[in-house]
Amino acid sequence: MARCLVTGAAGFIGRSIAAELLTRGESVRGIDNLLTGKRENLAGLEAMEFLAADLTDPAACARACAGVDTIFHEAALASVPRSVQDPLSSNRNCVDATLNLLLAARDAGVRRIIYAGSSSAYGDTPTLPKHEEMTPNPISPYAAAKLACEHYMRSFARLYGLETVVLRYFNVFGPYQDPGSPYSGVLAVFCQRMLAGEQPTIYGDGLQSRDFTYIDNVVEANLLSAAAPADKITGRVMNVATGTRITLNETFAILRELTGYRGEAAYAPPRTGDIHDSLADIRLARELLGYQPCVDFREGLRRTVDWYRKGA
Ligand code: UD2
Repeated sequence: MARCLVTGAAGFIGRSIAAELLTRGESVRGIDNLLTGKRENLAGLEAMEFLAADLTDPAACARACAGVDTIFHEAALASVPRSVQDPLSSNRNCVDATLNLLLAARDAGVRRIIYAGSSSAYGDTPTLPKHEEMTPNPISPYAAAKLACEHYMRSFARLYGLETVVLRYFNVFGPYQDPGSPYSGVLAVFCQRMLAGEQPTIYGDGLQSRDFTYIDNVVEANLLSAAAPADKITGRVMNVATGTRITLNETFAILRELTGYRGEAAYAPPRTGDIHDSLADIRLARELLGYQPCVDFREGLRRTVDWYRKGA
């Protein structure tokens, strides 16, 4: 019987968490509806029990939660622009899915759920860095859906005694992030295009900034959350990031060095629903979890470019 359940296990973040859990000798079950997750991401995870099923199906949630102690809930339909185009799908795959999972977890006696929140919850507030005490101000349907799930986490902690914790991820990147969709994260798209000698497009003037967070930091924060004493983390929301930010123009310049791409970037109008600047205050995760970013942006980008280069 699996002790850990990873949702979105065939996706970028889920498969990275599952891989580390297996390395540490945990028994792991993964679930993924393969809408954006990919079967090939399961390579190397053969020791994981895998369910190809959808969290919007309560019976699938019940099967997934049976016998489980801790859930790492990474499944979602990511992307701000996708949600602007199709808010109902975002809601179904984030909110409906999460509520089903929480109900199944409660009924199965799951002890702890660690939820993948999003920095988009903060919205375009001018205050930087963003800290957890700030009033959320979601702009896109994606941000609203991810935030709604945070509230469900807290509600289930208070009402049903589930140990829920929310990690608000800031622009995660690294190996296994899908570069091939119009909704892919910017660094995955840029790495792939620039390695192939194709021109990337910057939406806006490139002065927007992000606290890009390498995947290993996110995996580490999840494992720390799984191990933390319940009274420290239950019902809490914590930023998971690096506490530094970089503009897209600067990022493009570093990627030129790393990839050998010699052309310029194309510029296009800004995307609707985008926020301009994002930077995390990471003191709370440091205090409650002992979290410390273990891989900085440049090193993370170097490893990421290497990974895409090998794939290509
Ligand atoms: C949001 C969240 C992030 C995560 C993610 C999931 C914020 C600050 N971050 O990421 O934590 O939840 O959603 O999808 O809300 N861009 C280009 N060219 C491209 C692609 C993107 O210029 O080819 C720009 C885009 O307009 C934006 C920036 O790059 O200004 C980052 O875009 P993204 O889609 O990688 O991530 P973002 O910030 O929407």
